[in-house]
Amino acid sequence: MTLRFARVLFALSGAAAAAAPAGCLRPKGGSENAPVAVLEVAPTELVAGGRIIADATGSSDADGPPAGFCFAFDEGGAPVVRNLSGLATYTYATPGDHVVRVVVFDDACPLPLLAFDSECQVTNEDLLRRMHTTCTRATDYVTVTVADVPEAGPDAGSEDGGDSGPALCFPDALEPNDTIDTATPSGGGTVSDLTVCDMDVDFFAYGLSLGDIFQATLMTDPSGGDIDAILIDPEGMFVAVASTAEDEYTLQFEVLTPGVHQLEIFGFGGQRGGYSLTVSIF
Ligand SMILES: [Ca+2]
Ligand SMILES: [Ca+2]
Ligand SMILES: [Ca+2]
Repeated sequence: MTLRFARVLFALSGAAAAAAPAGCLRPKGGSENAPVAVLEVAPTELVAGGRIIADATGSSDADGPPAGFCFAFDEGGAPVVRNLSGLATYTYATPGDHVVRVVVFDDACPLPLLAFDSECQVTNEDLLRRMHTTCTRATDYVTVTVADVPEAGPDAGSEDGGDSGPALCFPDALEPNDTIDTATPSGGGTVSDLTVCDMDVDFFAYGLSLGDIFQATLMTDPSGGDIDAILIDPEGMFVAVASTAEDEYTLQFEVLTPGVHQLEIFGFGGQRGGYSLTVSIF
């Protein structure tokens, strides 16, 4: 039985979440209010090779948008993810409990100047002192449990919870498109008869211009598993996530960084199923 986290469908229109209140005076070199960190992770129970989405977009700073986010995944050698979007994904290889951690940086933090260790701790605090800058931070954690991959058997994927997708799943005609380097180039339109089998991921690449509205609608096979989508901008930042158990959903995003964007499609918690993809660019 797969435990499901409350998941949401949303798209960001960039890092800016809230403007500073009018008339808010900020002390020199600092910021009045500390940020508040809110981390949601889905799924929190998965098998090795499965992927999580870490979503810290519910974090806030009363003075303005946080300066940025740092995610750590508590698996040996896993690099931290540092970004402005507050979204990250990670694929776990090692069974066991892992603590997903996000550090949210105050709007006044000079984020580009900071260095981090593998747990998102700042390693050059002395720089902040020399700059006479206060840089408050807030942290939130979620523990995920990664299980061993179950033994393959005749019932694998079709029983025991019933939501992992059909027992039979065949690679689609666009394979292999499992990495950004092998992404299927696309200008939009509808592609049907696609599948995500087991740990498959599908990448689609779109050349987008500043101000374009990118809209992707996924229609998934109702008898199949739960298929999710992430949009990645030219700088590798996760800028929008469609993570929902609905059979049909739309992800929409206004382009802030022109260049090639990647749409990544994958099965939630390693689920599998069929889908069709319709992309419009306005
Ligand atoms: Ca602040
Ligand atoms: Ca596929
Ligand atoms: Ca693929």
